[in-house]
Amino acid sequence: KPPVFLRDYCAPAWRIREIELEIDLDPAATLVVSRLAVEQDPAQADVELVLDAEHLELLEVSIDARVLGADEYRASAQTLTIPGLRGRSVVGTRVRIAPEKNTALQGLYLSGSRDAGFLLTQCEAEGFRRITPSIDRPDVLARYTVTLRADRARFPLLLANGNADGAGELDGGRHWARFVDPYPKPSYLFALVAGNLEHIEDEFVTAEGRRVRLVIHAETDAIGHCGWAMQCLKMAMRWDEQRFGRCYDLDVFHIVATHDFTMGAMENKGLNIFNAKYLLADPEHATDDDYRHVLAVVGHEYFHNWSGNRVTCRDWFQLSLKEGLTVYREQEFEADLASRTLRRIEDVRVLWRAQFAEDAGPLAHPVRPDRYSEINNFYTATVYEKGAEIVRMLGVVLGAKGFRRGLDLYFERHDGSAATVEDFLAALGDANALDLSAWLAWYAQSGTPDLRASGRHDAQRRCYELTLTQRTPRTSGQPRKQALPVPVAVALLDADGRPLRLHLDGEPATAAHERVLLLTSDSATFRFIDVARPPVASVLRGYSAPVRLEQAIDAAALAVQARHDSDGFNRWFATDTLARRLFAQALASGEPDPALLATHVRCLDGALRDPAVDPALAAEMLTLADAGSLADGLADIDPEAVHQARAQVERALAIALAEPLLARYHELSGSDGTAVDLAAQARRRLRNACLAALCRADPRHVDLARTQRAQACNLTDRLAALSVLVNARADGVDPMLDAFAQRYAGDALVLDKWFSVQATEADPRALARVEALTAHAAFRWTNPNNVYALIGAFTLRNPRAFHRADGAGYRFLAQAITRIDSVTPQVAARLATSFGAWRKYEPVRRALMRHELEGIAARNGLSPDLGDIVGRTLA
Ligand code: HT7
Ligand code: ZN
Repeated sequence: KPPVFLRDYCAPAWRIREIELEIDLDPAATLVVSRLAVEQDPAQADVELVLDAEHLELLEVSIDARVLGADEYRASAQTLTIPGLRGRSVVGTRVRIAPEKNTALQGLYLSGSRDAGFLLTQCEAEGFRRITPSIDRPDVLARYTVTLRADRARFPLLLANGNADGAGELDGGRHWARFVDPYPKPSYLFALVAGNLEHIEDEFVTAEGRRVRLVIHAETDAIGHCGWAMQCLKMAMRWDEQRFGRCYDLDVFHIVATHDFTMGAMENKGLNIFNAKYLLADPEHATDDDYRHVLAVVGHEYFHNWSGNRVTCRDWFQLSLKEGLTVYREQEFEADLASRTLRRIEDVRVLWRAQFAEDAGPLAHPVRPDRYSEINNFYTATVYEKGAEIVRMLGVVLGAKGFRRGLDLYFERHDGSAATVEDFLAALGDANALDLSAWLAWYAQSGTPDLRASGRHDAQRRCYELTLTQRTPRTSGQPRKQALPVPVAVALLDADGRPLRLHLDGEPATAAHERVLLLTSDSATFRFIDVARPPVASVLRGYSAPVRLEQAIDAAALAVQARHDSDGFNRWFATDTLARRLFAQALASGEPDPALLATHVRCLDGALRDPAVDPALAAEMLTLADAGSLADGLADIDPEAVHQARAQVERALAIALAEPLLARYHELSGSDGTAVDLAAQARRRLRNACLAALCRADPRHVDLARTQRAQACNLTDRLAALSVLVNARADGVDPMLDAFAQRYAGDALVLDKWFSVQATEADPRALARVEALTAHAAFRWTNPNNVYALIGAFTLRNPRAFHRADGAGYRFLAQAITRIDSVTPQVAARLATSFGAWRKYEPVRRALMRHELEGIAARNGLSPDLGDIVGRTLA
């Protein structure tokens, strides 16, 4: 596909005011009749009407009810052009599509079997053009009236966006239902569902007094697991009213669960469609992580109703306008409802692992890319997670009230229309009488800034000077970088960790203990006065900017932070920094420095024994960064050496902490059963972190895992024990794996976890197991969840086995990618990003990865999705 450039954006020459669809549903042959009320921009009177149309069998075209002859329009594989049209008209089309043949999972497709499955749509980003010819771009917003017809026995449930507007019977056992969506929307938010699904239902009364019917639909075996999602939905609706003043705006809100979905979920107006993985949860079939993910994703999709649907994106370059903002809103939702510190730690881990890696490799791109060939490949960690970080920084700089004022103005100004990043910054700025245009650089510049913080205390002058310096390394396609506005939240702690009052030189004294310093140039020094003794600088509190922080700080000061910092995130950050230093020593010299090790052990020991420390935070402190994140910034990576150094640090810590780990493990045992409240989850998290550490320290502790596996009454504990046993290659682990598979036979989501546990065994022999599992009855190459659970987990979460020195892991992945590409190109393209960092590896592995990439690139019939990723990776 030729690239599209942001600089070439033109407002649409034609708009669509109304779309009427009549769809006769059938898995083998669905008939779609559409009437588009089109209107030409008088300023572009010479531009032909070109409709997007792909994978459609075109049967008829009409203008104002007159059927056109074949010479009155032009159809290509991608478009339908109607020359000579001027002003306003109603363009009619009749097309046929075959949902059951649609394995790409874009457009209208079949979930499940031909006889019992159901029909559904996925239109973001460009799937609507696979259903009917239209102007399939986000800045063309239309009102939709949709009539669905289908066999009543086979498809008793018919759904489309908006409010129901009539239903009835038809001849031959068929029935119909009509839906009207009063809100103009872009085509990517169109959705329909037809099938035989069960539902649960509830009601929500909005702050504006609207009674909203809430309905969750799922297959019979899953409907009993939808209760948590319903609770989450109601919490999300209330939270968005209270925190951001946003109310729901239709009489009904539907959610539908499917097992066949390429991503997490989709925010179609009033008819969200969810990957079952992010909707279903009950104690026997879901882990604590699943519960949290359901909360986050239900919240995320619901919040899109304003940030995405009511105000949408002008073009796909602005994708982060809705995704970055909505991820931020989702993060804040969980932070307010659960633990702010924990959510922040998890988000930062993801940012470091996925986004920093992306930003440092050949697929680096700005949060607002300036070009794309295949938009599906830009649903990335950069657009989502780094985009959310930009919004967060703006929140830090404007303060809670200022940010809310700005967001209110943004929604008010752009309601019902398609906006840009500039519009967003202008609204936030105007509401606060500020010029925020400098922040555009964060959207335009790729790469992760390095931030150096160094302090100097002057005892005589009783002052402390903090110097902040930023530099963004060059990235592919962007050799020169500019200084960015970087908000750095700072506190100064005394030797016991108590925060000092901050008094910046030249400013009036205040009672504040924390300050946000805004670095706007390459370097700046901030002088705090009335500082009697050398303080411990707690920098970048709450991780106030997405930068690589390099601090001139010694281990003793980090230990003060780890023990006492009033910012929970920085307590964890200090332990993470200590652990990374130990890892660096182990990698460079074969073993960590004993003094540093002792310091870190004291910190962790304190966290383990202190009942005031949230057990979940203690668990996070015990959990070393993964190998990929530890290797961040290294050149010529040898994954085996990274694995050994990491394992050495883990083992040394576990041996030194064996006594408190064991005591805490027993103290936390057996008390929580099937409870899923946050406190119970936190205790399980720490207990399972203790278990994993103990088994690393001494193989005799594997018996604890055996007992836990046998006695567990929830999936979290059962899986954690199984994972430890698999990693320890414990005697009898294969029958245990078989027993697990039997217990959960038929439960696709749990079996996906079973695949992942085996795929992530940190041993080169895991590859053989993964290869064998592709032949398992529960594994289908056509199912994205299966593919990600087995192959994705192997390549992303098992670096030791994936990067086997003989290249077998790479060969396996390349074969899997080519096989999947012919079925679900989006999934193949996503898997191929596992080769993204190939240039960072030592020469042998680098050559092996390159060889596989070139092999894929040379194949005929590559999808545009895969071709784009492989092409950019090799460039
Ligand atoms: N906005 C949704 C994106 C999405 C998607 C994109 C491409 C292909 C398939 C897709 N399914 C969902 C998800 C979200 O961020 O809320
Ligand atoms: Zn989203």
